[in-house]
Amino acid sequence: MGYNLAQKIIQSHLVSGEMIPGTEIGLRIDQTLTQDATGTMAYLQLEAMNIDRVKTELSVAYIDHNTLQNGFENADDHRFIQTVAQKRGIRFSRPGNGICHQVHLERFGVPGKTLLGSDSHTPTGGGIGMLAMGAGGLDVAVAMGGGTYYIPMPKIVNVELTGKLSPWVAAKDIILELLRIMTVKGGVGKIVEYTGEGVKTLSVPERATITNMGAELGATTLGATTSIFPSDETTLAFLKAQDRADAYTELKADEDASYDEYIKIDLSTLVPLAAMPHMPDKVKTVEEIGPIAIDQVCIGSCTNSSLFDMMKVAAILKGKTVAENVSLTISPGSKQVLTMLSENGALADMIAAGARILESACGPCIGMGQSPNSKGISLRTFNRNFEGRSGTADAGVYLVSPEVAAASAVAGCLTDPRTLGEFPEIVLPDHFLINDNMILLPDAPDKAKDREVIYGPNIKSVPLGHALEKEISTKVLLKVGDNITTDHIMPAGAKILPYRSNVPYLSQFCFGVCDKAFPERCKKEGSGIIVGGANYGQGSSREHAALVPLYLGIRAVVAKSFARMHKANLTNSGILPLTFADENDYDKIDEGDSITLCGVRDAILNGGDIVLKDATKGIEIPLKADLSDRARHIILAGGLLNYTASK
Ligand code: MIC
Ligand code: SF4
Repeated sequence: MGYNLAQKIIQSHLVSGEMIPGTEIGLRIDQTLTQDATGTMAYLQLEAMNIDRVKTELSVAYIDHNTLQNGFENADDHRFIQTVAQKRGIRFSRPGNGICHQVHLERFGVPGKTLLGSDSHTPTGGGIGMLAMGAGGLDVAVAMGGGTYYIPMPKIVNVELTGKLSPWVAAKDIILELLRIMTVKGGVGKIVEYTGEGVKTLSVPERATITNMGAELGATTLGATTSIFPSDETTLAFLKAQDRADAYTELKADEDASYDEYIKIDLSTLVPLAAMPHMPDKVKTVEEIGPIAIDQVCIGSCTNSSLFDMMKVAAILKGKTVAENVSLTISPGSKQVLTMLSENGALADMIAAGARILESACGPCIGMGQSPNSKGISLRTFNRNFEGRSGTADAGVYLVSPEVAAASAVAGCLTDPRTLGEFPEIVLPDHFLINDNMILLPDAPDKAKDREVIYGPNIKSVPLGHALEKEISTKVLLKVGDNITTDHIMPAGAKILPYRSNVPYLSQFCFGVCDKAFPERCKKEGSGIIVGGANYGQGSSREHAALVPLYLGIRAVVAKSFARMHKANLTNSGILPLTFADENDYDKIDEGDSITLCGVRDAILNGGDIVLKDATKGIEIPLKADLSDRARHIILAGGLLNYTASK
């Protein structure tokens, strides 16, 4: 039996384990990326590990999230990351150079390599045939130091694409369709591998839109690990256009490869779609939703900011004016895209139509400005529309393609672009404009010794867990429902994001969307546990969603199920991720209950089950710790940093 593409890349990077779904495998990591919002923590941890020079083939530090700089904090973080990068052998992509995933695809992605990034949308690299995964900053720091990356071996889902997209239907609609289909709550993480004749009809940036937003499949399938396309002639053409033909290798599944699950999508049957508030998988057709009134349109983000996307938008806007009830912002994904738009005149068409051009960065996607008006309806080409993420608590965000976004911005209401008549012909250049002058190379090793790493006053140390005690007696300090995102646990946005390197300060905002009194309660009680529903911790890779609860004294999270990255972040920080043996027991336990996790150390050490005694209710609830051997030892030591230090 032959291998599929995901198995081939895993096999060639396998350090430990076997490719049996659900069992732990260790992977060698070739490339890493970080962005600034998770990067400060990752580099603080790298510095704590005393690693002289990174051991990967390539590591890049991007600045793209915190670019408002409405205080010294962001600029200090940028300087800190820049000095660590130069000293430790990491390339540094300066602010203004673009969004990490877009730039990495353009300038660094290599088919067949593994990429680990401290950002959940790292799977964008799957568009160019990489095995690209998101992880917490600490896991990325370990990989930079040459350490192995551990995950449960995913199931591989084959998505066979047939046919060809109709005019006005976009790559975004393919991934929205998949989000609509994959509603089953599966057990382990999955890799989505695309095959079929339809693949040939999609350019690399279109494939990257699909693999990028594949990260959201985690919302329904409990943790899609990544998504991947084959590397073929289209990949070669893209690499040639980027002056990187030498990075090309042809890669595809063997003829007789098999998969754990199969899905078929006929591209010719797709129509323009939208994900409705507040979940990326609440998908309906634009026609079904109808011409609802809108207040804002935002085009950009790592999902839809390629030159191709921008050219389509410019063609729709050309000669028109943005409707008077709409504010339209556009953030091209990289300096390369922005420069090319300015040279070919498309930027002038956007500006003339009234678009507000923002810098090449995450911007409104992570709530760094452009919050909608109260109860506002915002159409965004982004990948996430979680409640409150836009910065306006009662706003409704719809996720759409660039075509739908631009057509609606002109019409003033949600518009099916197929009503616009003939699709504009977009001719992409066969050579992109290459200028890497905003990517700093690291110091040579002999010079690096003298480079000082510069910290700022807002950069505080990383909280550390402590070794697991025999049993834990404490209180339930919060009970939440299903699908809690890391944006609920540790919100981002312009007011909070600048404090990503200051956990004590961040802690006052923990769970602010759900319960503003939570941080105070934690301080008063000193320690506690959180009870959660299904898919707890979905969304971003930010380990702050574990480090901040750790700082607040949270010892365990008991949930129906966890999202993959958050479970790893909890374990790495030394917080116990436990699940109910019987999900119905969720209803029996309440906030304020006094509880004891009986014999917990012994159970983690020997792999037994754990009993939660609820003294308030006078009941016992059996719990499970679904952890690999390695994860058990990390928990026993009180987190990955302690575990690594002890070895
Ligand atoms: C996001 O899209 O939520 C982010 C901001 O890029 C996060 C990372 C972070 O919180 O810094 C992600 O996706 O991992
Ligand atoms: Fe940035 Fe948004 Fe992409 Fe996250 S999803 S990396 S915030 S553009």
